[in-house]
Amino acid sequence: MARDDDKTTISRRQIVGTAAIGAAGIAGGLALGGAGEPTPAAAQPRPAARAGAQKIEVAPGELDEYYVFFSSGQTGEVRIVGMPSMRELMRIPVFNRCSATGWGLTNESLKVLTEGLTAETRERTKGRWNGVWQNGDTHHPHMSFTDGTYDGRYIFINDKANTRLARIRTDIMKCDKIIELPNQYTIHGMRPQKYPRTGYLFCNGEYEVPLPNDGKVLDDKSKYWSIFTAVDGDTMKIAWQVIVDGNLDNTDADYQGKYAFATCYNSEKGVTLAEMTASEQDWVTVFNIKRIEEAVKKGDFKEMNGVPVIDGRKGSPYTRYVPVSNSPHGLNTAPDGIHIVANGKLAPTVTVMDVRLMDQLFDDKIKPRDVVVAEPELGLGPLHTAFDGRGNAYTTLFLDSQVCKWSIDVAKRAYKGEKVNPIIQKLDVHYQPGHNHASMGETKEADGKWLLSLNKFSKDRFLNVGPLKPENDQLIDISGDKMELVHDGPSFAEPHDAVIIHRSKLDGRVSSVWKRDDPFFADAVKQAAADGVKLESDAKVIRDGNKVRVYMYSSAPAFALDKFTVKQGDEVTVYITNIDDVEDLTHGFCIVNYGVNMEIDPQQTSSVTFIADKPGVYWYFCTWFCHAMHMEMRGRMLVEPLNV
Ligand code: CUK
Ligand code: CUA
Repeated sequence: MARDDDKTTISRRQIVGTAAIGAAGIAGGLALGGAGEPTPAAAQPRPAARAGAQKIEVAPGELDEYYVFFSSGQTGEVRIVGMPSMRELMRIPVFNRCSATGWGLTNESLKVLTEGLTAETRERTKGRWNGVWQNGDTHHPHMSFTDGTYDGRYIFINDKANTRLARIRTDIMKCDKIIELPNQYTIHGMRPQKYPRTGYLFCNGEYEVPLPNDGKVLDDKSKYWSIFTAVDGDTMKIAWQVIVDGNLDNTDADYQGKYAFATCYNSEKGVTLAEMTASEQDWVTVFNIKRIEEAVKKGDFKEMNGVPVIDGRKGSPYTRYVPVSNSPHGLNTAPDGIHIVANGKLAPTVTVMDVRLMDQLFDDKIKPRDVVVAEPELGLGPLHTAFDGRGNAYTTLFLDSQVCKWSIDVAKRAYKGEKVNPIIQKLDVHYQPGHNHASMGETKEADGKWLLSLNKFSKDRFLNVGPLKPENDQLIDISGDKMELVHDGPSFAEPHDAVIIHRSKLDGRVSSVWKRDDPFFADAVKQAAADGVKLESDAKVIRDGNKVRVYMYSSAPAFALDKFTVKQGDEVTVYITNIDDVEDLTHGFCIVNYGVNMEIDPQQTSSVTFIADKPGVYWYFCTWFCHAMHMEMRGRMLVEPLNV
């Protein structure tokens, strides 16, 4: 039997792992592996001939070529997956609470979760849930851009549920800023400015509401409006907002830094399903960034809740409305920097616009529909389009459960009347795809190697786990002439979108050890200085009225304090500094029956505040298995009863 440890026989992995792999290699490899081993009955044979096939196996110890940043939908977090192995590498808590890391419990995370909320929300969440919403709904993760491609600085993610935008620092892979947008209800579509840099984050308010939304209007549709927001990605402050007609679904920006675009599926401003889909045509709203910036400068706006709000309704100089067929959804700018694709959803077509015609449109030299250069009919339920950088587009067909590969150029020729068919191939996916994304496909460096189809239904594709099924994220090799499905990947509720980023964009950027001057825990450093405590070497309990600050450091396998004493009713803050500076030596700090747990990475300071409301001895222990004596890494908190 051929085994990996049998030196005299070539293993299957050695064959499959060969760089110049051909059809014979894979077939031979499978045959070898199968020689003495039973093939699981359910195993589906890999297609014998894979033209231009890429290696998908990532052997133990090997690293993936791409980082994939996934949203997680109503889970509220961001996930990092390696591609092509599709192994989940990390989860980054953002709008959710996290039991492992203490996100939503630690003072450092609570600062991020609360400081960008509006005064009104802060008032509403006061005294409950640590002052933060308990849920979020992430849809669209994107990396910051410089000059039309990823620059490695940040990942941004929207929260559709509570109208927030978050930023993740890629050096520590933690969320460092969250802001809530006033005047707006939901952020659905969200995209970074691609050129000259990010710059702005464009945030679509999907749901129309009465403005002001004071409970006095329900059915008067003339009072309902949607809002488009530009956030400054460096300061995470709102730059400006635009009131529009209709609503705003998905958005994308050009490669010139001049325009942003948004699909509208509810030009009717309907409030029932029948009303929303009544009209045969909806539109794409085009925003003229330069004109809007000038309007802000010269004061052509209304201030609402401290934000300049520009009137971009029909007839305004700041927007144009390009009619497209009923209820478009996804909006995608091609890496050629020219074409913008609006996906039909209820129409079987996608509408291709040419960004070079937008200047003329805004100068009223041409009509809105004149910017359309192609409108191929692809199939039922086109939702999102990805690109390979070779002139091909890949559109998900939700109702057909397919990905359609088509040529932008041929579609343009067909639109001019030539008898040509732009469709190159349709591939079945399992089932009902929403977004898809190609490797580096939303940048000018689209490399045309991989495509992910994020399918909404998995049905029978995995072992049955109950009535709630996972999604199915399928990996497709697009390096050859034909798309080829190579991997099924379950994921939990529910990634709408993902970005596939070549690892070179993050090389040398991601830390393994925190810097002691990191702003993430600057408040703890400041408090320690005020208390005369050296975080890295002091273990001290400081009483300040009924506030108690417990400082300790940790070094595997011990906390610097093996016990401390507080009084019942004290407000206790525990600061722990992990002085280990070895890669991967994370500690945790959990207090039994006190609902407290947090992560403390190498050289990080973490802190948590709680009320010592129950007397007794409570063990605290390390939650990350850090050392052979990890189990012994524990200590006692004594809470003395009040009346003693
Ligand atoms: S959306 Cu979910 S499939 Cu929120 Cu980008 Cu289209
Ligand atoms: Cu420290 Cu386990």
